[in-house]
Amino acid sequence: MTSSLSTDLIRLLSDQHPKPSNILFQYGTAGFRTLGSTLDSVLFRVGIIAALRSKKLDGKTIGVMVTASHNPEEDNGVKLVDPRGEMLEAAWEGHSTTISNAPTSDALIEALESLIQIAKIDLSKPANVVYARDTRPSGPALVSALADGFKALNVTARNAGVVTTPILHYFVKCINTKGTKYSYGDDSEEGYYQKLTTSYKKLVAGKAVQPALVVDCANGVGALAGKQLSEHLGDTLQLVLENTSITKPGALNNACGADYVKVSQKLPPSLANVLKPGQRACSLDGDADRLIYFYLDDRGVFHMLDGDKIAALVAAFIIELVKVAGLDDQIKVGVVQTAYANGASTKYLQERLPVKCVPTGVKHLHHAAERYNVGVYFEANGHGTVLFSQPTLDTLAEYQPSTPAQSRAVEHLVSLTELINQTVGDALSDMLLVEVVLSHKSYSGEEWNSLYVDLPNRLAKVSVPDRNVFKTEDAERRLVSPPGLQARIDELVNRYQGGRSFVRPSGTEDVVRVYAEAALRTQADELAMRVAGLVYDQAGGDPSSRPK
Ligand code: G16
Repeated sequence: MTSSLSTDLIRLLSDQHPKPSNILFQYGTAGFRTLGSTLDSVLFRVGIIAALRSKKLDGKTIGVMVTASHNPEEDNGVKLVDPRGEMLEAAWEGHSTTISNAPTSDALIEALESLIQIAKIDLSKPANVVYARDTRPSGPALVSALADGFKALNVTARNAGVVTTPILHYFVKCINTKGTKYSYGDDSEEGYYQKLTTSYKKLVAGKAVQPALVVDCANGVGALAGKQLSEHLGDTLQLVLENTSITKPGALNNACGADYVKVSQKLPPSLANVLKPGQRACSLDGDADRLIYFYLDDRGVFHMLDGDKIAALVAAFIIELVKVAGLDDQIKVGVVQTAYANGASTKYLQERLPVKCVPTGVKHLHHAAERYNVGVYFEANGHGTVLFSQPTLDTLAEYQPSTPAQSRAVEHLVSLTELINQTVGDALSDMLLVEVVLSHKSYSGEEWNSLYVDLPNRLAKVSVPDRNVFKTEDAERRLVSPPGLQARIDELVNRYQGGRSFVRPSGTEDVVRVYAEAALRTQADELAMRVAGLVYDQAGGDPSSRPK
């Protein structure tokens, strides 16, 4: 083991992965994300950054996931996972951006040496990394660039193959807790499926088996995981897997998947002849960390049950179990949302429990949810999970129930802590969670949907020359830049009954996002388009994307 960088080796390898001169990379909402064909140098450098992060944390295993999740097939991306399976510490996002933009191999070495000094990294420590990718065609070449980065710092790297993003997060936590009293599970795919399905089976024992569930796999890695999960579930839950073409060019996330359903508020056309009225269905996204449910009513009308509806369903169920267990004075449940949460969901939840609003991005939701005993966090786009704090886990383990009903409720809560992925939002784990609640409550999709009525809403995106001129405050609900634009948005919003709208730069696509809701569908659509028009006019947007 050396105590200085092998600069010759880094230079040699870096010259094989030159940085494109015309691109500025940014570690955004979920890591680096852009056209897969431009990411070679970034992957090489992320290999080195992961090594340094591991050394900084005394050789703990760091995760690297190569995915662009819900984005189109030609995009790709990469993100780092910290030792407890959570998103990379914020300060290192900045370091990653700086290192990815060093223009030459010499500048790269200089940037690395500066990070080593700033972060006080002991290079003699070991470096351990586990990495995986989704099914994108650009994945294999990017993974080999990543492996060159590992070579440059002599990393002990484990290739976890092609798995969902949440499985990679799960591996990271399992590896780092192995042999401790906080052991999270077996660090294998088999261990993951066993953990999920064993707890699911406990939770639905004695309940009537639910009718088959249609699962739209977005033609992504969720198709592989869905198949494995289905085999482990056996006849306790029948999954009808659709959109499973993982090798068909152009199919990934195309007119299917959670983002398509959420944004278009429509049934994926490929399910038109599959889904029967009343049947439950759900869509995963390209790396299976988002989940959106939906159904057709008796008249064939489409109804969507998004992340907000999942939060409402799950939070109410957990509160009820805590109460039946007799633990309501010790375990407090809270919910975390973002500005995208439907106003009707926020109202429904606020009447029942504490609700916090934070900026977009799992890391913000996750950290806020950690402050509750049980923190339920979901983005409206279907990304979310439920976190149980360590003191809450201890309370559940030590509690002495005094009635059979209390005892059953505690057992269910303990099983939920096993079923729900504690590292990150996980579409498959969340899907089983939803199925558990529906089964316990004997709810159909329609009954679940009637918890509250969504305000009509619309999402739009605008291409602008520089999205970084858009700056927000108040959990992204208000713009502070460009100057004057927020006042014009306010003035527009005031003209619509129940109107609400906000504008923010995306962290995963080169666009500005616009959200609007209003009391009537036509008004929500009109408000979104008019706000998008304001953004366009202000920023001189690309004519091809001028909002109509
Ligand atoms: C990622 C993040 C989510 C975020 C989404 C959209 O999701 O993990 O927290 O909501 O991007 O972000 P933005 O609006 O900034 O583009 P995913 O599923 O793509 O990894």
